[in-house]
This record gives sequence, C-alpha cells and structure tokens, in this order.
Amino acid sequence: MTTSLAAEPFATAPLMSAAELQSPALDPATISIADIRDPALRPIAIKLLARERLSATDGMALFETRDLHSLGMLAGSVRLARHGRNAFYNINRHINYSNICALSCKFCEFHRKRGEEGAYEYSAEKIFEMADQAALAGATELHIVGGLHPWLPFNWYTDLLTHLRRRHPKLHLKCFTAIEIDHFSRIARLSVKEVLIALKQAGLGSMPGGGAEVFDDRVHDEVFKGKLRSDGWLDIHRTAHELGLRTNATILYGHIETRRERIEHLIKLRELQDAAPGFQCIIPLSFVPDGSELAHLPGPTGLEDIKMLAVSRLMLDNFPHVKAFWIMQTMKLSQVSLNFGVDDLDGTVVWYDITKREGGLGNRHQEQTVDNIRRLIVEAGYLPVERDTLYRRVERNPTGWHIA
Ligand code: V47
Repeated sequence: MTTSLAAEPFATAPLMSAAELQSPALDPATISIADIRDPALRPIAIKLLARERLSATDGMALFETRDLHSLGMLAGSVRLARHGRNAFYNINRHINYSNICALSCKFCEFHRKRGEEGAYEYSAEKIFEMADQAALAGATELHIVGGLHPWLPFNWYTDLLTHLRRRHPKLHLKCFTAIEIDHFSRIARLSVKEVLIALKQAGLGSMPGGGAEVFDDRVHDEVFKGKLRSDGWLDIHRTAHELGLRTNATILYGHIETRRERIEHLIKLRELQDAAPGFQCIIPLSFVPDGSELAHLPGPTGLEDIKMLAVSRLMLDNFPHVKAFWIMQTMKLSQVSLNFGVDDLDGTVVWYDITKREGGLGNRHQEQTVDNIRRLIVEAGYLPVERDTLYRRVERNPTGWHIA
C-alpha cells in the first residue's frame, strides 16, 4: 500500500486555541484559603491563584491529603474558571470491532486468541449496521477500537473508514489507539506518519486516548510487556497533533502502579501538550479487575477515583477537559466528580466490550440515556451541554442535529 505524501493533510491552523492551553485565571471568590484545613494544600492554593504550574511534590500532597473538601474546592475552582457550570456529554457509540489480540496484557479481560472461547471479530457489514443504528439514534460520534488483530491487513481499516465516511458523512470517526497505529505501521510497513495520513484521508477525525496505561518501564514490564512503551505512545500522539488530528489521553490507575508513577505520567502528558498541542482531554481509567489476570487486586476505591480525577484536573493545567468515563467510575461517582474538576461524562456508549462488571447489566450492553445523563448533571447543579467529539456545542431540532 502506498500513500501520497504530496496530498499530505498538514494542519494549516493551530490545533488548539491559547485559551484551551492556558491555565485559567481563577475567581478568588471560589477559593477560601482560610477554609483549607490541610496546611499542605495552602501553598498549592496560592500557586493556583497565581496561575503557577504545580510540581510533582504538589501532586503528591494532593493525593495524600485527607482534606477532600479542599481538594474539591481547588479542582472545582479550576473547572469553574475553564467551563463555568457547563458539563459536557455526547451521543456516541463505542464499537470494539474484535477482541482478537496479539498481546496478552495482564490488566485486560478483553483479549482472546483466535479460536479461543469468546473470541469475536465483526465483519465490515456488521460494523456498517451498527453505524446505521447509531446514526438513527442521533449519535455524533463512533468510537472504534479493538485488539491487535494478527491477520487483518491495513487496507481493511482504511476501507472501513472510507465506507463509513461515505455512508455517514456527519458521524465523527474517533478511531484506533496509538497501540493499533503502531501495529498498522508494522503490518503495512509504513511509518506512523504515513499510517496516520492514510487514515486521515480515509476519514479519521481524531484519535482516542487508550493504550497509554502508565508511562513507567517497571509497570510496563510487569503488566503489559510487549506493548508499545511510553515514548512510542507519546511520539504517535505528537505525530497526530502535527498532522492536525486532535487526540485524547488516558491513564489506567489502581493496579500495581504507585501514586508517584501516576504523577510522572501526568507530567509527561503535560510536557507533550506544551511541545505539540492537540490533547483535548484526559480520561483517568479506573482499573476494573474482574476477569483479568490481576483479578486478585481490589481495584481503586471511590475515594481514590475522586482524588485521581481532581489531581488530573490540577496537574494538567494545559488540558482543556477532564472526562469521567462512567463505565469505569460508575455513573454515581461520575456525577459526584463534577464537583472535583470533571467537566465531561463521555456519552451514551451503548455497547462496551473492553470491561464488563459483574452485577448491574453484567454484560456488554452498557448504555446511558440522554435523559439520565442530563438529569444527573442538573441535579449536581450544572448545565448539561451536548458536545461533538471536538467539544463544539450540538443543537438539535426534530429533523436532526447541527453544530451551533
Ligand atoms: O486502552 C483495559 C483500558 C482502554 C481495563 O478517548 C481498562 O475519549 C480499566 O481508552 N480496567 C480503552 N480499564 C478505553 C479508552 C477510552 C474510553 C473512553 C473514552 C476514551 C476517549 C478512551 O481501557 C484501554 C485500556 O487502557 N482498559 N482493560 C480494565 N480492566
């Protein structure tokens, strides 16, 4: 497969505005230093009011505090300065096209080998059908990711995007983690840049943030050996940003990593955003042990979830958004997290294969209705705003939707 570099779709305008990248001026009325009980948090509040960047030591103090109220006040203040009382959600559909994967990461319950019980791969026709259903349900986004399929050729993926784009020109295609992009580069014998150009020409709109896990060699070698290392993940997102693609970032926390390693992960993301902006949001993914090789671990507590979301908001001063992916944090905690720095709850999702919790729906059908998402946001005192993948406001009328 060859790719025309002459037709290279380079970014012509800055990908992110200065307002998106800058740490905002806080409203002093939203921070009351006198009310901060933990003395370790007071110098952090002063730094935030002065729009100074937080250090790794500050990050650790935020994790270690028992003064949850003040942590919420600090993260909430940054969130209010950036987004006011807006809380974003989208109408989307996740499509996990196959769980057949060349890797066997210990944290992952999703992966199967071909022929193993539970292994599946959707045909392109099945994916078109799912896209048709999503479009009919009013979705603005398809989030398409899967395992590293050992045999599908690269043109299967470009053809998939080309046909989806033709069939549903309005649906944003947010597809393929950096791990899949690296895999495509190997199977197609193309550079990462050529792969991204080919996918962009086929209809790729942006990249999701998956596959980052924890940017640390110790954790990598113990839990996801064989997977792309942190420098590879970061390089792929850098290349995507340079080509004019916005991307998201994740961190998978609550397994064998330390809090210090999490902070270092966030700092690496912050540094890349300074050097090559293009990240829209951080999605801290709360580890779900069920069914994985790490099922003996307890997984993060609610308190740790809330802290991780708040610390992400405070450390990532150049990231516009913090998303609680309710599939991982649960919808109840995601609602509470709106007071701890979170401004986005992801979306309706519908089907999600990568993690399945026991109990509840207990299967792959994991769906929120728009009415429920809006109800929870309003109850928490925020204004529900439907967004598209690029965080533009979506307006609806009886005949369809458009970007405001
Ligand atoms: O890459 C795998 C993680 C990710 C488990 O970009 C697990 O908008 C928890 O990246 N427990 C996929 N997490 C999900 C993802 C994502 C989700 C929502 C929105 C966006 C976005 C991205 O899920 C994987 C991996 O890091 N994961 N296994 C587990 N047991």
